[in-house]
Amino acid sequence: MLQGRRHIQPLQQQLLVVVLVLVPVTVLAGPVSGTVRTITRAGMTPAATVLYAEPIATAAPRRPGQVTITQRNKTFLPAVVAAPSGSRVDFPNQDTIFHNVFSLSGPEPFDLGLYRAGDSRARTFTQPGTYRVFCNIHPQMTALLVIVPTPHVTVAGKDGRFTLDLPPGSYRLTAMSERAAPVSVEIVSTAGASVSPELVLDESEWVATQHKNKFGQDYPAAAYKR
Ligand SMILES: [Cu+2]
Repeated sequence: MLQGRRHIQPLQQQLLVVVLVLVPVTVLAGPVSGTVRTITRAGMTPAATVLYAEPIATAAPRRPGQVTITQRNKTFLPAVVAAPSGSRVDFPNQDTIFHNVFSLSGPEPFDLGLYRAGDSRARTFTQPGTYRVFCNIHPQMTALLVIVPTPHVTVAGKDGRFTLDLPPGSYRLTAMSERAAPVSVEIVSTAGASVSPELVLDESEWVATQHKNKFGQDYPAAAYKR
């Protein structure tokens, strides 16, 4: 009987070890939630905020995805899109008229040409960067595409609230919008749900300006009436 127990105990210990090793990997990836507060001038609506978390002690995993910026009613939808580097971005024209898609922003400026309703173009963005995306015909069409060096990225809701699903660890969490300097805080994601400190973006200095066309020149006055 005693011998039998001795045989069983090591097996139980092994099972215990296996359980302890597995639990942190499978269970502890927890959501980190928080809020971005945006300071604006009176009467202004805050721009959409992009949030991304870069691991501090380790390299960010490379996990490219696919996102879509649609052209409809002379508008890019959604107006703010964020994705990990290496992601493919589709730009379908679901309008009834021709549109163009271009950006003069770095590090990979692009011009997808002019294309008709029902057509689509796609581009893969290999490097992090912030792209202001425009149509060379319609100056009112604007979008912001943010390519970040981490898969942990999201766009906050209109109320400033956000959630990121982060494996446990330390991260640099950055909030940014088209109208404010980026703000970063260090956070620790732990078992279960974690809460980030409130981030504050200051858009009070932002002034609206007319962007240039794809040749770096002003749009013709008639373009604003189309
Ligand atoms: Cu257009």
